[in-house]
Amino acid sequence: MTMTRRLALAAAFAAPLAAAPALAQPTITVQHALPVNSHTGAGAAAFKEAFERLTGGRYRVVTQRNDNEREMIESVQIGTIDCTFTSTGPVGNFVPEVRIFDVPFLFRDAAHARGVLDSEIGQQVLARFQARGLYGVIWTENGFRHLTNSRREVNNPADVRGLKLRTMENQVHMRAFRELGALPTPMAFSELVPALQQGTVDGQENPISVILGNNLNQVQRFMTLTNHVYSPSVMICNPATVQRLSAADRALFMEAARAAQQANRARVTADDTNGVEELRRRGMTVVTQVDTAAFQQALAPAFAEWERTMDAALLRRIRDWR
Ligand code: EAX
Repeated sequence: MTMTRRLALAAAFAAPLAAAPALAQPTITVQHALPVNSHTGAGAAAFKEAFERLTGGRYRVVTQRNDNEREMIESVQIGTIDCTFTSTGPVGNFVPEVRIFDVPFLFRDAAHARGVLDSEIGQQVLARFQARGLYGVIWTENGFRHLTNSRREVNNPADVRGLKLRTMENQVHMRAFRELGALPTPMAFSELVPALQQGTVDGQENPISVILGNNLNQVQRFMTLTNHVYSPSVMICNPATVQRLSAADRALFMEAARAAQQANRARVTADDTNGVEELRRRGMTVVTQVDTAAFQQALAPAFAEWERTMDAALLRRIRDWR
């Protein structure tokens, strides 16, 4: 890249002016899960639009879809792509400090989650990415997760017993579902629809935005608005990609990242507002009245374990955040 740029710069000086910009234009490749027309696609598209515009076209941003989030993070780490927008699903396997945000029923609502992630608490966790060869740019979101399945209406924690559920490759989520008596089966999102079609698993859990955007209603009949965990997402880049930018361009890069965050969150809010009605229209049975306290109660042993294995003071700070 450095060599290519040096050659490109040399060529730019030698060539007629009109040919120069195309030669000198570095490309930033950004991958995200899910369709272009989704909350993750909206974030990536907003980043591309903003960064290309703010830099007057000196950079080109290429966005690509990849439904295997672990693979995207590995690609960013080794530098075959520059950045990813990924849910925190597999991120804790790279940066363990992130797992604290994956604890069920930690955040009261979107404002609480967004507030904590944008505060110094979120910044401190982003700073931990560096030690793992990653650059944590900004928190975006996937939204509050809900349970769907093809077997039965889930009204209380006992109804979850025995369900084979696809989870993300996330230790915290798996621990929670084991506690509820489900059989958690971790896999990448790219494997989910075939697994549901073939009956390898009975159900899964995801935010409304994901269920809607991927037509999971075609393979799942029942949904319960469990709101059992907030699912953050995060823009992660290869450290060299960010270091290569001048200080001025880095500020524009951050401005573009904030535009991505805004577009992404706005789309999640819109999907959460309209989604239940739409999923019912598509034929899903949706349980909206949920005894949240009963689910929290059923998770008590898991909560006790996380108090021991995670930073208990930080958990308290996050819960008490106003
Ligand atoms: O990033 O894997 C998942 O269930 C994620 O929520 C989804 O791919 C969005």
